Amino acid sequence: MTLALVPAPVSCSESGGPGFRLQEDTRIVGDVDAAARLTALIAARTGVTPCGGEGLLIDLRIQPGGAPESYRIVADAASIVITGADAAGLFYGVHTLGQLVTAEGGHYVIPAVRIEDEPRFGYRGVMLDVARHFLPVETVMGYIDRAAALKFNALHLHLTDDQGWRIHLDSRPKLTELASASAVGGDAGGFFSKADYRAIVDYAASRHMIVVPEVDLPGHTHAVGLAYPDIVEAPVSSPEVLAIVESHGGAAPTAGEPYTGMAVGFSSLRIHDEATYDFVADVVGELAAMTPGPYVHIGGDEALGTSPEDFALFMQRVTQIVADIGKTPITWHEAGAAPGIDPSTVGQYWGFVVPLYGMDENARRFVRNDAGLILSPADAVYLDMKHADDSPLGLTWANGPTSVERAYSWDPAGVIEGVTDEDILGVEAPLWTETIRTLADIDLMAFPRIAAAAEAAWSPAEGELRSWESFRVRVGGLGPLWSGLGIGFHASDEIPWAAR
Ligand code: TNX
Repeated sequence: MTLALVPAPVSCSESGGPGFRLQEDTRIVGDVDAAARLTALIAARTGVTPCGGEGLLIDLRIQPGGAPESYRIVADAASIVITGADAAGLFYGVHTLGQLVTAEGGHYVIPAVRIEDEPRFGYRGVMLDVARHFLPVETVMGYIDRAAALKFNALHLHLTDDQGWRIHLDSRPKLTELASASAVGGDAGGFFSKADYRAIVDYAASRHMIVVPEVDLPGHTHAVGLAYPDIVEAPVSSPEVLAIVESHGGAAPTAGEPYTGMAVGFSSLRIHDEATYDFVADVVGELAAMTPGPYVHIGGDEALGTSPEDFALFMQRVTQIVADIGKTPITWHEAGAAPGIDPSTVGQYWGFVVPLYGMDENARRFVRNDAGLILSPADAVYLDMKHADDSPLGLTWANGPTSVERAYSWDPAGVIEGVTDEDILGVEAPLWTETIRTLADIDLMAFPRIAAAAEAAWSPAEGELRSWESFRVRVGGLGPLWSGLGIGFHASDEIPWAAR
């Protein structure tokens, strides 16, 4: 039998003996946080809440010594022991155990197995765009739970874009006063208070995820102009940019008025004005101060109205600002073209699995800098691409529609020539929200393709389980767990979904 484990573990052997039968008197002992989480997971999957008593034991332990985030599960008919090398490892072991629960006759069992597991990459991210459509704190928390269960450990929040600014900052209060109310399509905007942001950071931390805040600069800044018009250029009107704006329809961007369309590339901060760098220092400084994780993302994508020289100057100064306050800058791969960026800068590659137009050359720059790369190939792991031509939500620009098979069938070390595992910090699956408004929309777009991204980020490159044929069956086996957790996944016909 193929066990429904995603991402695939490093090793898994079934003893063939009888499994462990879950019952109300099952006793979950050991680490208190992990026990509470496992109890809730079993209840969601089976409808039975293990209450303790005289029954068989599930023992949850932390035993330092192994690789960070690693764990081991040993299960047979008499007991289950999960041992994590750290709290994160135990957390991941608990979620793997949740995936092992199988309906057998009138019962639920955990098969007799021995699993050893640890991640391939240390950075395993998901991104939520809360700028095109604002998403409230509860929705973000719901997505944290979904992603953490698939062993993602970073939540990248795209907090600002042309359509709205979504984070309150005391140093620049007009950003949320004057630039947060709008969104794509004229929908309502919104923003996170500092308390909201801290609540998200804490919730993520309790699920072993860091938050990576992004303020997208120097393009994607039309909304900044609603609050601080003196540091933003007039909307760019080059033929290239006008063509993009027209192809998206709707009204052209107008200085001082909210932009509610979906075009990109028409806005820029003023590059040769010191007030711009005062602004960046305020924004990045305040955001860094409330972010315990090591990274601050400063965008750098699609700055189509900024000359290459100006772009280079800007990225050099701004990566320096981030490094000077003790954080590691992350930028989209375009900034690899800027020769003077701070050498600690991490690049995020959003080109295709087979790179076009020198995108790979820009990405390789970060490897030469010794900082590393995050891979987010848009035609594989952009979760906002349509599943099929008739998908009600989503976009298609990245070779879309994107099937589950395409989301799965790539290897992080196979995208950019000369870039190996040692150069790769990890993998991230972004979800842009031009067409997405709710957690139900997110579920429909992200699942099941988010599971393919999780496997690219966590699982070993090779192995018996590392094939599309194996993956589709394993993912299919997760349908009942996802339904139990209230995840409204896209029931793709590429996947043989299990009934219960
Ligand atoms: C590209 S690729 C963007 C976003 C859009 C997204 C939609 C990249 C770094 N930027 O501005 O929201 O496509 O799929």
